[in-house]
Amino acid sequence: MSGVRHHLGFLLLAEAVLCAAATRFQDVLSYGSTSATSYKKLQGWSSDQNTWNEKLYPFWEEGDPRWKDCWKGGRVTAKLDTDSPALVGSNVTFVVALQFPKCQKEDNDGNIVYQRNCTQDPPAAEDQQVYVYNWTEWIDNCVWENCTSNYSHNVFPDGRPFPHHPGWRRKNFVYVFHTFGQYYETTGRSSAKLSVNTANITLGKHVMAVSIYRRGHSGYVPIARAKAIYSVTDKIPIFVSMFQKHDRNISDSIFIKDSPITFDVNIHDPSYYLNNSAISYKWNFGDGSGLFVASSSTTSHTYTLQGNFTLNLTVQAIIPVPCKPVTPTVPPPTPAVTTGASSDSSAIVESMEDNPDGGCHIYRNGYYRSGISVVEGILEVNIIQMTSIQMTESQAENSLVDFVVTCQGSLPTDVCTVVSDPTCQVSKSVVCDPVTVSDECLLTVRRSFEEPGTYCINITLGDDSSQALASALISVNGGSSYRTTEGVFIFLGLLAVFATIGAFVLYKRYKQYKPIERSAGQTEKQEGLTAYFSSFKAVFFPNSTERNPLLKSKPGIV
Ligand SMILES: *[C@@H]1O[C@H](CO)[C@@H](O)[C@H](O)[C@H]1NC(C)=O
Ligand SMILES: *[C@@H]1O[C@H](CO)[C@@H](O)[C@H](O)[C@H]1NC(C)=O
Ligand SMILES: *[C@@H]1O[C@H](CO)[C@@H](O)[C@H](O)[C@H]1NC(C)=O
Ligand SMILES: *[C@@H]1O[C@H](CO)[C@@H](O)[C@H](O)[C@H]1NC(C)=O
Ligand SMILES: *[C@@H]1O[C@H](CO)[C@@H](O)[C@H](O)[C@H]1NC(C)=O
Ligand SMILES: *[C@@H]1O[C@H](CO)[C@@H](O)[C@H](O)[C@H]1NC(C)=O
Ligand SMILES: *[C@@H]1O[C@H](CO)[C@@H](O)[C@H](O)[C@H]1NC(C)=O
Ligand SMILES: *[C@@H]1O[C@H](CO)[C@@H](O)[C@H](O)[C@H]1NC(C)=O
Ligand SMILES: *[C@@H]1O[C@H](CO)[C@@H](O)[C@H](O)[C@H]1NC(C)=O
Ligand SMILES: *[C@@H]1O[C@H](CO)[C@@H](O)[C@H](O)[C@H]1NC(C)=O
Ligand SMILES: CC(=O)N[C@H]1CO[C@H](CO)[C@@H](O)[C@@H]1O
Repeated sequence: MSGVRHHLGFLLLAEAVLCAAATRFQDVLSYGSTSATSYKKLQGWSSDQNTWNEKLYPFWEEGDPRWKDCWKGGRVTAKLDTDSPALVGSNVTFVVALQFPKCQKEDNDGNIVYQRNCTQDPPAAEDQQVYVYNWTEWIDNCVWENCTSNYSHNVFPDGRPFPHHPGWRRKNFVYVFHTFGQYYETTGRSSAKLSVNTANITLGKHVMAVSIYRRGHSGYVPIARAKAIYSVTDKIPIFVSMFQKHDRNISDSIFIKDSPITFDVNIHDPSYYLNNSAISYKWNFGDGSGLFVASSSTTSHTYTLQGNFTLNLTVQAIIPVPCKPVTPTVPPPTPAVTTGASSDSSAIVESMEDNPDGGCHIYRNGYYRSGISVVEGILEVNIIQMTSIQMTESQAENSLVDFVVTCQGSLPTDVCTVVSDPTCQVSKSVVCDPVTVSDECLLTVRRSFEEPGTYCINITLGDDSSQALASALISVNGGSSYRTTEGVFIFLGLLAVFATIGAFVLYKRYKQYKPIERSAGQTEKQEGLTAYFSSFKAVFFPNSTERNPLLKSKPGIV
């Protein structure tokens, strides 16, 4: 009896020793971190308890001196990117890209070559490309079917043969991905892409690690490792961008009263998991206006009160899924994979309901909350009058023009004028000045034009949080006085029809305000000139964002 026990103990011990000796995927790939003890199987992946062929695929620790010689001409680095966060059930995609040492690149055949003209002293003959690794040569010496000695090399670390799809022999790198206690292996060129379905991955943050090997003469050589953190969530990942026409700074959460704000919801769904879902958007703008339900991702809201508000958005997706069988079947546990009860993320969060249309659905929500400050701002700017100022002692070639500008909303603290070509696109000069306006928004901006011609002028009034602009097209005749007298301005003829009546009224109304003090040397040439109401910007530049660079140049006459 005791003999049997001894025997058994010995066997167990031997097994333990054997286990310790065999390298497992977990040892090579887990980066020293302990992997999950319980997990569900990922489709197409294998357990990291499998044995790793360390003879063909050597394993080196991080500080191993052999890393220095694993690649000719320097170290290869790998960059692993992910499109996480991923909604549970959707795919998360990883892209790993190899970065070779300076002046090396992959050619069309998958070989690594030195780039021409990259180094100061070319390493060889000028018109011949020089190989870092001429793998084509290695392969061509040996045809797949009858090359038995090499055949044994075309396997993954777990002994599985490489897939033989077209072009497989031009793939000289082996990528082994590891996450969630499982691995996935593939061959590839200098970059590889991998999609993983997250249905079986527990919610939260996880590490994806990848080890990359290159073809070698008697096996594979490790060249780089990389890892990235990705997260799986049961909340729809959303981002809301807000836009308001006269807002000065789009990123400061300060918006203007009485002007519509456009909210645009972006759902992060790179794998199109929600393509066939019904998505609704429930808005609470926090100003007591109630709950708005929209089916469009874009909505707009106008705050009519000043103050701080909390915006609440709930996005709901109703995702059609295949119905589960009525009697729940317990799937047999997969060998080497322990199924943890706690990891069943989907069962906890999803509610499955029968629908009138007969299908089954799961409901997922996404939440967004943001504080918003609503302040007074400049809502509109109008150029109500343009006047040519003539110099009498006139060697002066410059034409001076006064623009009378009004605005609605709060009072401006700065004014910028941009003079550009008649298409309003090529800016010729930008002048910005601080202004002080008391109680009524009415000011005169004087600008000089050196050359005769047609110009587009943009006048922007701004305060801390807002800015609005008005555009006008003006034609400046020669600087000499007699020529200026004959109708100086050609305004946009199209609009003149609409504008003249309004402009006339405004002209009458504001005529008495003349904040500019006139020197004796100047006479005002107003006869024969027409003033125009100029809010045509909305008609002609509907897509304009109206954000001008507020560059400070030479001081202007405000
Ligand atoms: C999830 O796990 C189950 C059983 O463990 C398996 O049948 C299924 O293929 C897995 N699904 C995915 C997407 O990995
Ligand atoms: C490399 O340099 C040579 C002369 O220095 C030039 O003729 C050739 O066009 C260059 N090749 C490339 C790809 O720039
Ligand atoms: C690389 O291999 C190809 C194919 O065997 C051969 O034509 C070429 O000359 C080789 N280049 C070098 C530099 O060895
Ligand atoms: C085996 O390889 C040789 C060249 O090394 C080739 O001529 C021959 O056709 C190959 N045999 C088969 C069956 O592919
Ligand atoms: C999701 O990933 C799986 C592999 O895990 C792939 O077979 C499937 O085509 C992917 N689906 C989408 C929509 O990308
Ligand atoms: C806009 O607001 C953000 C956030 O308050 C700030 O960091 C940034 O400097 C502002 N930009 C300008 C141009 O004022
Ligand atoms: C999802 O929709 C987008 C655009 O509507 C389309 O480009 C994409 O192919 C669709 N994907 C799937 C998996 O249906
Ligand atoms: C709004 O919040 C800002 C800081 O975020 C604060 O300075 C301001 O006083 C608040 N205004 C009101 C009306 O509560
Ligand atoms: C916003 O939503 C949160 C929960 O998501 C809720 O607690 C809060 O009361 C909501 N606020 C408003 C103003 O609706
Ligand atoms: C002038 O304003 C218009 C919008 O009214 C805009 O499209 C144009 O780009 C602006 N021009 C310059 C030079 O800023
Ligand atoms: C790529 C590779 O391993 N090539 C080898 C194939 O087998 C021949 C003969 O055994 C070797 O000379 C090659 O180096």
